[in-house]
Amino acid sequence: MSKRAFITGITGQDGSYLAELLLKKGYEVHGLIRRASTFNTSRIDHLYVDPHDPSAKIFLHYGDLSDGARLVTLLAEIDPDEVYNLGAQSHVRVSFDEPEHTADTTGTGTVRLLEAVRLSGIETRFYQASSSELYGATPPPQNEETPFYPRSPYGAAKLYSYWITKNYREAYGMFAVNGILFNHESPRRGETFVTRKITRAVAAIKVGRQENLYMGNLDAIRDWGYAAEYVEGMWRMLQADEPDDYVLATGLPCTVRDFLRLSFDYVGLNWENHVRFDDRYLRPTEVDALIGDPTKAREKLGWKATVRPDELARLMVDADIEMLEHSGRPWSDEVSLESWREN
Ligand code: NAP
Ligand code: F7E
Repeated sequence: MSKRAFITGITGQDGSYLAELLLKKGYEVHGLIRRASTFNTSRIDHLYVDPHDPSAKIFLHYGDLSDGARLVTLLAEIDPDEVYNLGAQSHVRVSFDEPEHTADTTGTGTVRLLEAVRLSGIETRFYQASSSELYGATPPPQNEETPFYPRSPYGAAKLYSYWITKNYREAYGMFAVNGILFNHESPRRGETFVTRKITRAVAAIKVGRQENLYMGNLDAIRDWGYAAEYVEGMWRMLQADEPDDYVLATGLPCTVRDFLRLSFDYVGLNWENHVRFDDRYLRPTEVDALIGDPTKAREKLGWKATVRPDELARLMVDADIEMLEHSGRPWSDEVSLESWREN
């Protein structure tokens, strides 16, 4: 019998890589998707097999982290061995515009899912997608012992999720873990997160379809890794003998300005000729510096990030150039939507 996994957020960046990894490992994968008026499964379309096909190992179910009753029914039906809670309103800047919605999905959504595990009476292991945003204003380096000081409605919602996950572990003996992941990126990264915004713009400028790129705070320091490697760490946390919390990070600092330089240099352009400032990309409270210390994950899980920020920038620029040259999407529509999509 193959193991069964249930993933919330399967249509997101990490959900798509995790589904890929688990299918490769022989799992039957069940994913929660939100009903939308347009298709929202582009990141997992390549994995999808018609459920009527006897070889199908991936199954998608409509639902939402705001709908607790649905989560109970689904978990009782699927009876997964592992639950990965990756679903969230995950954009920090947007969380200042939609604090209540962010609290509901990114915070309360977690307790709904934990309650669904408890009420459905299933035996399962639970992964919570915690974040380096928990550290917020606490200076680096940050590890599992570092005090939290969130700086956004997103960070505050994730803080609740972190503690409620720990509480269900202690109160009900659940195998529930927090993966405290530092920023991780890829060609599948949402277009309004800073790395992808930069690499898409570099591609568009390089082929002459865009002139300028409008940005906010270039001084912020982040620890950027490659998402495909981080989902392996999530899985390893659920295979450990005991439930525990782990930081996943590269340990390498990089400013937004560094990432701009790395990406523009790669295609032979000078970033300073194209980048303009726009204060709408500033946040009311900023997280200045996140640099993780992943020693515990290395020692206890044998997990290590191998992709450095310069390699990450290059692979993302290459993918965006490739996408631009081969996609049938009308670029002009993308550009006109940009003004309100970007955050
Ligand atoms: P992402 O690309 O933004 O994906 C978020 C996923 O959550 C999408 O599948 C989205 O569905 C789903 N979702 C949003 N609201 C939902 C709701 N109310 N009910 C059910 N599903 C909902 O995020 P990611 O980068 O893959 O990150 C995965 C998780 O790790 C998130 O919880 C994020 O906060 C956390 N995290 C990310 C990073 C990072 O650097 N990437 C670092 C630390 C922690 P739609 O496709 O329908 O929108
Ligand atoms: O911003 C600065 C911005 O939006 C990174 C999420 O996955 O990682 C992510 O959160 C930095 C910030 O990611 C622009 O002010 C400058 O300092 O790519 P970001 P984030 O806020 O670090 C954590 C770990 C998560 O958990 C989150 O889910 O870049 N910045 N100019 C900009 N950021 C954006 N988005 N757009 C700009 O124009």
